[in-house]
Amino acid sequence: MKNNRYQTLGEFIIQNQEDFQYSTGELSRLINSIRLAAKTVNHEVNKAGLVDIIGAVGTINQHGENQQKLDVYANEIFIRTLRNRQIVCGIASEENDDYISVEGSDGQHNSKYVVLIDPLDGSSNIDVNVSVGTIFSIYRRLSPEGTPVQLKDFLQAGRNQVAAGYIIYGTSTMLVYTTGHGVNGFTLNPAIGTFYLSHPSMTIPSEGNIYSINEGNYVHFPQGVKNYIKYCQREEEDRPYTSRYIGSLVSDVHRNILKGGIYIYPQTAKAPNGKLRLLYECNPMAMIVEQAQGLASDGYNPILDLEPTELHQRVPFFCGSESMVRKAEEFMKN
Ligand code: AHM
Ligand code: MG
Repeated sequence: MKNNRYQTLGEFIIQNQEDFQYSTGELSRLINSIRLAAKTVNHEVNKAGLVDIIGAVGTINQHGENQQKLDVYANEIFIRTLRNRQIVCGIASEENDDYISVEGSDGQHNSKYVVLIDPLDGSSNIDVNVSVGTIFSIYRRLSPEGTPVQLKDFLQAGRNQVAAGYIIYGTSTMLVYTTGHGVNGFTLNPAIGTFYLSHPSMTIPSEGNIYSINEGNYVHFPQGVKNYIKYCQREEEDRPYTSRYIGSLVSDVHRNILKGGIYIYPQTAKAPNGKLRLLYECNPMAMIVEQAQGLASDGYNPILDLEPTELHQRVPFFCGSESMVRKAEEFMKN
């Protein structure tokens, strides 16, 4: 993978196009569309405090959660941008009950890729001016080209992802993505609306001293997680670790990739499969973290090896620095 600092994302995508196994330019155009949608959503997120756009819109999404206006907006923008460019044959979104089949202007379904997206993750942070993110995951379809997309095209193991990424709308806006050749991060220069390669070849330190978990749920955690938290807090060797939890998956994982750390959203007594969604949140973050030389697990097995059975499936999630995830897995197994 070629990368020069100060390169724009557009230049980078074109320059690295040949790295894709089946490159015809389609995946490049797809990532370009995500870049465009990200800039549009970023514009809206940035003025959330200025205009009357924050606050619940009043509808309840697939998971029984109150949708915020910006969730709805981001969902529409990403779907519309991908649909209008006719570069995907299907889209599944965390905000929609079912997947969308996309056909070209000729009425055919000739595109090769499906996209799964969490358009605005961490939405409870929107109206308090804390970072939120977008997460995306891209697969080649399994069903024959030219036919309408099927459920099985979306229910693929994370290992099959051809690309995955996130956008973090933070103190600055970044787009971080991988096509299976390492992870690169691009920072938006808002004055001219251009993403620049600011974080080439991102790797997560193999050791870290940050643990990120919602400890408010402590009493409901499995014993292995409780024991691991006590391990993190014990005064020994390089510990205690420090605790950092934003409650915005993209932000917590992004920080941990840069500094070293572990993010955990485990199963709880109330939520036996945890909270996070395998297809929209865990698989893409797992691909990025593995590509950055970290690990992602459900506490026992690599996330990317899990065979999904439903679109909105939830899964316990442990991800971050290799040695920290291995240690947490040890506690889970014992
Ligand atoms: P969302 O998709 O409804 O925004 O929920 C996902 C978010 C993650 O970003 C975050 O890590 C987690 O939920 C926080 O959950 P909790 O408030 O239970 O700690
Ligand atoms: Mg989410």
